[in-house]
Amino acid sequence: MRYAITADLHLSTKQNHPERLDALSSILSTCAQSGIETLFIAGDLFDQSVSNPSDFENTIKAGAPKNLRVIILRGNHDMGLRQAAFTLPAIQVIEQPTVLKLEDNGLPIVLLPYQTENEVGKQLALLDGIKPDNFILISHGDWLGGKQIRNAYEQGTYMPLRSSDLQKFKPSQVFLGHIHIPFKDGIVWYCGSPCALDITETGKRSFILFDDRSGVVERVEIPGSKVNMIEKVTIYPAEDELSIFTRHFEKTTADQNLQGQESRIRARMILQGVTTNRKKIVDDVHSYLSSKGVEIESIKHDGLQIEVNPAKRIIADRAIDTIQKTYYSESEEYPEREDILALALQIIYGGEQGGYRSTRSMPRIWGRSANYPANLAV
Ligand SMILES: [Mn+2]
Repeated sequence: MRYAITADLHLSTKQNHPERLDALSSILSTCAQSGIETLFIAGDLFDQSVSNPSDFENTIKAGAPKNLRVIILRGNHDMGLRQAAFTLPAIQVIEQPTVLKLEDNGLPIVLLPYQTENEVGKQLALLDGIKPDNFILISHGDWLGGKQIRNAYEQGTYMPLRSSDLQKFKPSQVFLGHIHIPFKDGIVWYCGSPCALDITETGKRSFILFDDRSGVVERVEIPGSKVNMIEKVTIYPAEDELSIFTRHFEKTTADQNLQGQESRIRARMILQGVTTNRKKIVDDVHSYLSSKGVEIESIKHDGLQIEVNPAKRIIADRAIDTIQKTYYSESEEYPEREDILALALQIIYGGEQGGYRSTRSMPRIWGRSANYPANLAV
């Protein structure tokens, strides 16, 4: 059976955050089109337990296919959620650890709602009748295995799942809510927030479709949704400095399959390196992005120096040319090319700013490394 899994919608009210309900509507219409009969929400459906659930119920009423079951696990933001909050029979709140079978010959699904001061492994140990390699786990908490990422919205450690738990209990597949960045580490999948809560939740938003017979996990993009982008661009002195920016921007949009859809982008651009004219490049970048229909959150340029010695341009041109032709960094262990360019410019032109500071802290998502500000990496 195929079912849908999402998490971390953080709904409040339609008035405050209509876009979060729009993301839910989008998931519901995909469920309708794909004949999906079960939607799991792996925690943090609401930003606060006490949120008025009527906007949520109205969205379900308006958009859900008739036979859709919506199964909600509590997250750390909506721990107080009770079945009694809802009037629609299609909505089921999981208040305790539960083993569910959607059909007789389907894989058992272990549902572990968030609990304070508890761990996924401890809860699995208390459940009867789960066999290794023969169950799916859906929960809400921190994956403490290999790749670990955090986001600013969810500081601290919440109901951890450890690699040793996977070795001991051997779930076939794990789907978690809590971290808002969509990612996968082995069999562990984070759904990611289907609607970004703030600019730091970058990249396309998605939810998951899972087929328990074939084992195929599919990430489905929320169509047409806003895409936040944080990009560092290293400027260097040149006749046409804007083209340095536009080349970078075009490559970024191409990598994310956003060409021709620039109006979906909300951007924070971080200009670093060296320029001949600070005001001009910042104004030019602003005009260029506006002409593309990009919503500009900010253009930061604290790390952008002004060229004070034009004679150094000969050295800079050659260094940049060499780095661009020879430096490729696919591994997360090495600095990004933008940082190497900035470091080269710092060595050549001097100055405190625009130097190398590793921001390589996040795994690749959608086939490309995401640039996050260093202060988000814990
Ligand atoms: Mn959350």
